[in-house]
Amino acid sequence: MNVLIERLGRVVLIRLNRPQARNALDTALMCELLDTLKTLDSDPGVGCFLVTGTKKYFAAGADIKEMYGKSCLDMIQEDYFAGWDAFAALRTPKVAAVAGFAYGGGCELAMMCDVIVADESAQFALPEITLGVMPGMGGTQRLTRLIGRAKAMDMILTGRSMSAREAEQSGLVSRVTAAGQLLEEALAIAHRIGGFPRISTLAAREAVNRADESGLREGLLFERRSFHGLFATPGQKEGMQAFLEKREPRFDLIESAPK
Ligand code: CO8
Repeated sequence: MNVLIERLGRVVLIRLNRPQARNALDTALMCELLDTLKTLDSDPGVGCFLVTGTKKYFAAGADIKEMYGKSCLDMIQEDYFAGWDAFAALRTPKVAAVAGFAYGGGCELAMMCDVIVADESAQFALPEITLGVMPGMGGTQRLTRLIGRAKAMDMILTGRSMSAREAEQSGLVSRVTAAGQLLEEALAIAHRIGGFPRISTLAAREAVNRADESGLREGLLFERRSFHGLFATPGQKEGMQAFLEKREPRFDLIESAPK
């Protein structure tokens, strides 16, 4: 098993599990992960995915041993690692909990998630240049959007690593947790996201993603229409009614209600 999957209520905890290769991402791992998550992505009982590695490494990048012997033709014919686009496109909100190395494809995988929570030990890098190549799983695009051109160029052209603190200050990471607290805090975030009406979190992340993918005018219209659309959902009725009645909303009753 290259990934260990566990259901914790409305949260799906995904542990990358190739310790012998520092959780390097190979084709088998990618396919195993996608096979499971594609089904769970449309499960109304699932509210959030949480991806993590071990205490010392999140993932050391794409598997260099798998890639090394391939030709350009092999890479193009296989459309090597195109499957990760399908991971990024999963609609369920994704949290990455990163401790230790998140290098190359590991850093790019974390950036495909909506929230990155980092342990103090986390180290982020896109060191592909040191292998004579360049980032290929979205790094040049996502890192630049997240931290800006100046720092992205620095990291991508020198291959240097960035500490959890610098990553937080730069906008790559959402929160840094104290030693030993990573999984607990990341799970609390995932459970909180998963506890809201699923349709609302899906709509919210789609609208935020529009900020990267469209101009302001189109993004604002998309956001407004999505907001309008949520008025057809029981979550909006319950959430607003609970506010007016000065009580906590019972989204749990709505989410498990028979359709
Ligand atoms: N791929 C394959 N095997 C790896 C990888 C990797 N990325 N990283 C580590 N391993 C293996 C090592 O080869 C070693 O195996 P063995 O026991 O058989 O010799 C084992 O894991 C342990 O490695 P180390 O002894 O190096 O472990 P350390 O804890 O000392 O160091 C590091 C950990 C710092 C993470 C170090 O292993 C390292 O620098 N790894 C490579 C990091 C790297 O360069 N990553 C970028 C890879 S390229 C990439 O990610 C491209 C993504 C885009 C692809 C898109 C295609 C379209």
